[in-house]
Amino acid sequence: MRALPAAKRAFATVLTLCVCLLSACAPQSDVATTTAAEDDTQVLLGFSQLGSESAWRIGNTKSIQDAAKRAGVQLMYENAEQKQEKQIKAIRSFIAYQVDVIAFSPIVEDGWDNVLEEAKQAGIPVLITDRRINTTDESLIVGFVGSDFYAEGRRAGRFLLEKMAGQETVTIVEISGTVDSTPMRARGSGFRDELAGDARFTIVESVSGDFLRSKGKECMEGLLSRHAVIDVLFSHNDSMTLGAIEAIEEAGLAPGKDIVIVTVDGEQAAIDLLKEGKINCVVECTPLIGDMIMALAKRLAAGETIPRNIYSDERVFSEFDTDLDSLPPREY
Ligand code: GYE
Repeated sequence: MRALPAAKRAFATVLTLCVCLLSACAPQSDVATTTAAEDDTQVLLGFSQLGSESAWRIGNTKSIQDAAKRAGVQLMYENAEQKQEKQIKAIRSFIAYQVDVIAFSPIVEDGWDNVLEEAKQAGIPVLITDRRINTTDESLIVGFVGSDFYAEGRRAGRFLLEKMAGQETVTIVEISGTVDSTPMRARGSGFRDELAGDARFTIVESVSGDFLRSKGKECMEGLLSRHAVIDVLFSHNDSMTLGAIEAIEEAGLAPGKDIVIVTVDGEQAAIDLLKEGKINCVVECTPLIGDMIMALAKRLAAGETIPRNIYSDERVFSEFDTDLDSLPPREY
């Protein structure tokens, strides 16, 4: 791995302290470096998190911070609180700090070319994690680590093909994630492609709940007021599903029975509701990719080439499973 000048390390620490002082309104944990012993050979990783909108995201942040400590990677962590401009600013600050590697989870797919060109000019490799970017210049990033969202959408559809086997028509409503984000686009298209061959299924409305619990509830209230018949809710994440379930219960309906619910992520609260029969299927999407990110950061800092795409192993949890009671506790 490339040795880092002590002066650069000290400069980075001072700058980080300044950022901490300037962001007095942000939670303490939003801007931090690891406390691991610093030395000149330590890899310096700038990571821009997109926000803290869900239990998934909070689990992802924890996984990255814990893994950095374990791996002895010095982490400069910034939280963009759902704003692309803040992510771009964070990436620019990492370039100014001359970090060894930049990693970030892009809130939406478009609009990254300029800042990534700056990173390329500075000779800093950029790894994208969790979500993807849309670019015509693939050389702007060195690789991706995260989930296969298209496969997740297909798995959600596959569950419904089995669950709704006996039903003549199936009316579906969809609460999607953040508009123009990779999980929103790919989960939506995987789901549609899986059901495309079966004319019984109709998605009567799709609305965005921005991956937020509060918006999931609002979206479901609106959907219930506009549609007399809803057989299925496909929700792009568990946080929105938890909000939607509140709305369904407040409307006097039984989630999981009157409306079949398919959700994505696999946070503990959703697995608990699956066991209670209020959710029918949870498509797993794991946020626990911190160790993989640190291993890749070390390889990149050492000048190695990494695979273009690394996907997490994921499964489906559903009411058809017999192992739900023996599942180990989820870490998010
Ligand atoms: O499903 C959702 C989060 O990008 C995979 O973002 C992630 C998604 C996840 O807010 O809960």
